[in-house]
Amino acid sequence: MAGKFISLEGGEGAGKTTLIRKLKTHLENQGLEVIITREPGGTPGAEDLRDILLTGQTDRWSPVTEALLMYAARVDHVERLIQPALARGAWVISDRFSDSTLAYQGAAGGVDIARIRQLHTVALEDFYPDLTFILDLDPLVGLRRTVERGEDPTRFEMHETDFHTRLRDAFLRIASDEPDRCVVLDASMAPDAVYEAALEIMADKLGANA
Ligand code: Z5A
Repeated sequence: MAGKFISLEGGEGAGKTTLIRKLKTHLENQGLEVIITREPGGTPGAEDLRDILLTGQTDRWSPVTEALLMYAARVDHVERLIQPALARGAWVISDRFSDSTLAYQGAAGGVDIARIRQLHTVALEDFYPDLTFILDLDPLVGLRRTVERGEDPTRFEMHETDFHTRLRDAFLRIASDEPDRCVVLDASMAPDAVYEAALEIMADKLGANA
């Protein structure tokens, strides 16, 4: 039996990592094998690409170059980790996937959306998550959460407020364009409330096992 593939998307500090940990525990309690992964990254080669994508000056790469590097990492991730796991029946939860390229490099970075969709087709044909949670949060609240965490900002966190507002709008647009796959969660709620809402949606969209 093939497993299910879930992605979590949203701006910085929206609570994806926090929610993923809770979903993993829940699904494991149902007796499922659960693989937690992230993008860019998830395999040794893709993690190498993550290093060069997330470090350095904000303008280190142009948005088109970023999109190509994201997809190079994504193909390695899908071929070597995600598809083999799904084939053996595991459930895979990824912290970000293809919608991040549409939002960050496309809507916020200025690369034509149709061009990114073509890139997806060339790289992965029609491979998409079974379910995508879009964690929606005021970008200033999300950025404050990441600052309070005390880590150095990534290249993306150093962008101006406008960039983060475009990101939020882009994720909401993706959700309204693809309502079968994407569900928006109000990420300003307490972590347990976000988790309860996600559980209900997962059971509804992916069935009894979830
Ligand atoms: N990127 C891209 O440009 N194009 C692409 O195609 C892909 C990615 C795939 C990856 O960064 C970067 O790559 C990303 C986009 C770009 N931009 N940035 N930066 P990352 O993986 O390092 O960062 P992130 O994905 O933005 O994750 P994050 O900053 O770690 O946030 P998070 O995982 O969504 O949040 P969290 O770690 O669960 O929570 C953040 C803090 O808030 C933490 O202290 C929590 O305890 C707290 N928290 C969590 N939930 C709540 C609630 N509900 N209330 C209050 N506080 C909370």
